Amino acid sequence: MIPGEIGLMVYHWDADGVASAAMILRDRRVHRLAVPRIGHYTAQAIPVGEVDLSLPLLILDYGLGMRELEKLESRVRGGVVVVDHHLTDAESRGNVRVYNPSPGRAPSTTWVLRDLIQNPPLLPLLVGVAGDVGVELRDPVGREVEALLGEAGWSYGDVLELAERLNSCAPLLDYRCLLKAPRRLLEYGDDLDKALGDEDWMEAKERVEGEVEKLLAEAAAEERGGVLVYRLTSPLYLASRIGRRLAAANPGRIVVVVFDRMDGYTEIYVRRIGGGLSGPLNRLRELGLPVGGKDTVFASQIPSPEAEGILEMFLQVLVEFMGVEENG
Ligand SMILES: [Mn+2]
Repeated sequence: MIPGEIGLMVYHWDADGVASAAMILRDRRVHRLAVPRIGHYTAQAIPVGEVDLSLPLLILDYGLGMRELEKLESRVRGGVVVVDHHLTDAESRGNVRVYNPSPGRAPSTTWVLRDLIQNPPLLPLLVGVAGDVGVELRDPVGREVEALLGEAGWSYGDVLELAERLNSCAPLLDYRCLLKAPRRLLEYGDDLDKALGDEDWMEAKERVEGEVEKLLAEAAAEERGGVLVYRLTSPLYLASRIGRRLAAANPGRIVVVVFDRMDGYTEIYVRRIGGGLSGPLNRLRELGLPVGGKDTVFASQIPSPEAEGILEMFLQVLVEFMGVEENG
């Protein structure tokens, strides 16, 4: 199970990651917290630094596959423990322990943690679910969540609001916010109103929304065989926020956001309301491209000088797929 003493706890930079870390902090001794380099999903993105590697490394909600975990395993004598709900090939082997009972199906990592710790704290548990699932909460999880909300006297909308605020630290590349958030969330206990009064989190969301509105107002699509392509650039890390909005504004269409980041990488983000992207996603994987995601959304981070060539491959696969869909 989860070790009682943890050398380094690494968590994903979103609300589910933060909330998962809060759940662990309640009754585990954690020497150090860290967030991977935002926007990157590799072993290398984890700042292992000067940690006491004789103690276990705990990785929460980060979606790493076996290959990346093995790179870490060789460096951490205390072992690597993973709790996740992403669709990955990670499994317990050697010095790696993986808790991910239904890869790609549990609503959040906090939901997986619920079965791994005693009396899980309710607010982080639900913040994790709201952060990852958003408004599209479905049964059977929906029914259970409704029951828990009823007991606490909370509305899902309020929990969602808190999750959206916690999801706003990462777009601002605000590592300080992310490193402080688990402890703070834990300190708010079951006082949702007090957590909603947190001014730093409130302000983070306002700043992100301001930038999102600005970018959306300027966004213009190029069309390529029925696929909508938007090119954007911002000092903030906003590809998924913008992609969600543009997909929602164009239901049924494949939306591609090409997002130039300030860290030398370009993110290609593909989303479609109603899904149906598994085909192109698998094809791009077969072509050996570094792409991850699911039926409704997938994305890839590419060094900017190589981005145009890879975008061209994405578009060819997507356009070809659209043609097949139309004729089939
Ligand atoms: Mn998650």
